[in-house]
Amino acid sequence: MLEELALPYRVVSYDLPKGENLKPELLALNRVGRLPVIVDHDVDGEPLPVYGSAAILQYLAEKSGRFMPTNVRERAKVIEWMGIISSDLSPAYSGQFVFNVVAKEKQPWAIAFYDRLCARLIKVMDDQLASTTHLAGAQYSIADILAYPVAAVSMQRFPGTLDGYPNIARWASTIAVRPAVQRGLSVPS
Ligand SMILES: N[C@@H](CCC(=O)N[C@@H](CS)C(=O)NCC(=O)O)C(=O)O
Repeated sequence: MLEELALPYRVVSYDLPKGENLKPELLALNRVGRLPVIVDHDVDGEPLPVYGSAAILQYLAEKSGRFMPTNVRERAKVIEWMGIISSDLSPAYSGQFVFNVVAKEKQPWAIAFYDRLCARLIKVMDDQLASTTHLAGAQYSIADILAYPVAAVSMQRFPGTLDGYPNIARWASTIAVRPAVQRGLSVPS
């Protein structure tokens, strides 16, 4: 989003396995102690921290007037898809990652639970993209910006996951070529 808006920014990295995200300096910006957080220094003279992918995207869309439609119906669908990605799809993929990859003792029921949930939600997304160019409608919006990393990373964790979902593949290929997306994916390296 920062690249799409061509906003100047400085990246601060935190090593999660080392627990750096629980340092007082980060908790002062966001009591949840998770990433991402932005600090906007261009508000009213006081730094403004905003935590969470969806909140950051909505904040920047409102501030810039971009990537969020003004039409009531189109706007409602962007908000709805922001919710689906944040509250349904991303937690499902987090669960899949934790139980398939992170867990030392594998629990087949938990693996099956999250694999099934991911498969169910990926089908919902593919069905949606069968009838719309972008996730929430015709326009590229913050719903696409939120969803694309899940498609580019989490959905490709296991080979073949996207086989049989041509609409997600078509949608992802149009987003992957956006120069801002390519620049954004190379951050912070
Ligand atoms: N609701 C948040 C979730 C953020 C999240 O899961 N952050 C993870 C890294 S991707 C994190 O900071 N984990 C460290 C921890 O929980 O201690 C969002 O959508 O941005």
